[in-house]
Amino acid sequence: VQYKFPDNFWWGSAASATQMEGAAHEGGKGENIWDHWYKREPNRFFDGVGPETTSDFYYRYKEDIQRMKEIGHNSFRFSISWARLIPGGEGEVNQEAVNFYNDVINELLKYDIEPFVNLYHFDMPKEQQDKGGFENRDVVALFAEYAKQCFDLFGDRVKMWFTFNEPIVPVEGGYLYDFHYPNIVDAQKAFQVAYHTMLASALAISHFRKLDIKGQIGIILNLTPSYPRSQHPADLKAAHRADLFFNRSFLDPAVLGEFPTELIELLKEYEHLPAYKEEDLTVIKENTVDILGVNYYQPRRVKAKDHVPNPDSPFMPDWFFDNYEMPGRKMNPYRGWEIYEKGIYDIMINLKNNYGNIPSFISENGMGVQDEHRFLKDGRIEDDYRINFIKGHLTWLHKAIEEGCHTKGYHLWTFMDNWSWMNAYKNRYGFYSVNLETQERTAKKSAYWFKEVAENNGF
Ligand code: BGP
Repeated sequence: VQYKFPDNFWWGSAASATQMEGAAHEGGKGENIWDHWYKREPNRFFDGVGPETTSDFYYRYKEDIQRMKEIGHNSFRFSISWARLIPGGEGEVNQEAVNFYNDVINELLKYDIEPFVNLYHFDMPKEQQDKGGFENRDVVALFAEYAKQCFDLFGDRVKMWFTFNEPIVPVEGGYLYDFHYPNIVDAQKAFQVAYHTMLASALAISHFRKLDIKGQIGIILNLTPSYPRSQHPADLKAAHRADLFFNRSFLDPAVLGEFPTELIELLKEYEHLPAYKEEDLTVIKENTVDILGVNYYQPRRVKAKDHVPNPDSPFMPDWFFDNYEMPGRKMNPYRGWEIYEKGIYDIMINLKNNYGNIPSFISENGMGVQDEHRFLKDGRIEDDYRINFIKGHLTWLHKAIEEGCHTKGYHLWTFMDNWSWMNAYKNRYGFYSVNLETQERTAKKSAYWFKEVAENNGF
């Protein structure tokens, strides 16, 4: 073994409720924004495939968890669907959902697979979105109630908790760049939602601490290191500002307990500071995370703006930078994302130097590939490209650990091919392929490779 990882390193994968459970209208589940949006605009989704069935985990979790064991997982992250546990997002708890999540947790524990439970993965209950979603403070309070319910119900067995996955994605998708429901393009609302999400996270953490749950609680952020086109001061400033908006607006309150002063000043200057209450800031200050999940797919490359933005156009974070396509960059052509393995190291060094070396782990990293059946050989997908992708990232992660970064695990996105937000089953990410006609699962070559990595605690 050339690259040995620390003892008790977490090897596993991550998934989310909407993307794998299916049974969208069964088991007493309420509607979430994805069910609703698909009903309204099915053609927005790749091949017209929606979230009703996905990978049928709701009915197949037992065999799937057994497969996790077979490929050496010692941990697995999934999310609880708010609309399944509490249809409508407030009021009575749905007993069928309690039974389901209890079973999933117990089944994982039976195989010594540590359940990592995330409370929110882009799936706002429809009724709460009708009230404005996280624009609305009442919804923030209801989220905290829901979180408390989860700790009460499952906190005796679940030790690893997360409040949100990638809180910036609903902000960008739903409120800035029009690629997710509710398709609003309004920076003021976007900042309000971002701020309220971080408040909701801190309120959930405060319940967790009051209940004295024996475990850890964190948040999962997709960190995108911002690299400037050149060392020219204007490019450096552009990269600095992109980092401020897209990383630090979440990372700083989560880990340090406060929003960056520079961001606050900037939003004040442009009259876009979200509405807040003084007492919120104390809640945020006092309820920082124990652990940080880092999702890493791609960096952000940035340059100074070519043109001064028209002051009459609506305010956007992009007033401060342009994206830059670095010549010769390595791409995942299917997803259109740059592959830059060293980014994972840069993130970890930043956490070490500027965020008190907070305990962290890679909570998502992975490679989505279209038409993967092209790589079928003797009934198995030979996904050497995925093995190389993982190796490349693990090598840099290993270097970060050697240099003292407090990194405790690596989870691939994802366990088995699953449904993605707009792309449905276009790009496949799993260790296991899923045949959508039969729901049959077949391990890819990477699954066996990863099993060895987990068993050897390195490669
Ligand atoms: C992350 C999400 C996941 C997953 C992944 C892959 O942003 O947390 O839910 O979907 O990206 O991206 P995509 O499915 O869009 O290709």
